[in-house]
Amino acid sequence: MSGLSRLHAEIAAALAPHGLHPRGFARFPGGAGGPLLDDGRSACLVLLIGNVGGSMWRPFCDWRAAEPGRAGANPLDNWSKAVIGAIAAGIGATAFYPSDPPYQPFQRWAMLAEGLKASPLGILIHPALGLWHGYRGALGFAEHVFEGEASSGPSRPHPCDGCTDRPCLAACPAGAVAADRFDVAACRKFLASDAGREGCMDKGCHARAACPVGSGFRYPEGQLRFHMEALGPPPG
Ligand code: B12
Repeated sequence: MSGLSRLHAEIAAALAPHGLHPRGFARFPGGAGGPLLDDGRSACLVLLIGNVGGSMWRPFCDWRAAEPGRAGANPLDNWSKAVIGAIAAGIGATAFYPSDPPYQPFQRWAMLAEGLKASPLGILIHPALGLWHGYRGALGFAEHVFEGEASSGPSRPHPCDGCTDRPCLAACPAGAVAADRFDVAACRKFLASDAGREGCMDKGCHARAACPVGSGFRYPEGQLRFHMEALGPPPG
């Protein structure tokens, strides 16, 4: 087993109890285009970490219930930092988080790492998982750690290529999604209405749910509600 495979297996084992998974390496030869590591060098390798369907929901809920003091106003971000930060510290990697400004280009990294492309909703679609996956963090490494072991990410079929009906674009009751834009204000306005509260807010985004790809990985109800509450207007 190469050093990189060994490290991958070690990280996968550390993430597994938390319902998180390694989601592929984005490579930046010579550090070109890679994010800055804690030591000021550019990363040559970034390992994306994320959830596969509802895999993280139960471990996250358990942590939130056990550690209300640490969960805070952004519990999912804080949980991600607790889990991934500890792994990064243990292996000397630099941790990156999708929620931290200035935003790191997680979707661009995921395109490199997993060969994914954007759905008309802007969310990256996976051939097996559909729209039911996300990124909770990434680990950056310097070149010398794995020199010579890099190979390019996989090339995958893009599920939207053969989809002519595009049910995702037709399903939004607020008319907030189109192939070239997401009207956040229209989405939030609808979410604040009675129809929005009973529909999308309670049951999850209709546009996301309309996609038939990966429907077996659909998030559990609690997780759907959690993400909608994060997207919706502030309470009160
Ligand atoms: C700001 C933000 C938002 C904002 C604005 C999003 C927007 N559409 O403008 C708000 C709060 C509205 C939002 C909402 C949601 N978001 Co958001 N969001 C982000 C965040 C934090 C930063 C995005 C950014 O500016 N990146 C900076 C640029 C430089 O990065 P980039 O990778 O190069 O940019 C790519 C994308 O931005 C993409 N892109 C952006 N807009 C659009 C629109 C279209 C039509 C297309 C095709 C591509 C596209 O183009 C770039 C590709 O090179 C990212 C996390 C992150 N750090 O990336 C999550 C992220 C993109 N969001 C994500 C998700 C899941 C959502 C929601 C579905 C969540 C929900 N509550 O249901 C909704 C709906 C999104 C939608 N339909 O657009 C996921 C996407 C995962 C995936 N499978 O791709 C991310 C990666 C977070 C995560 N933890 O996984 N989001």
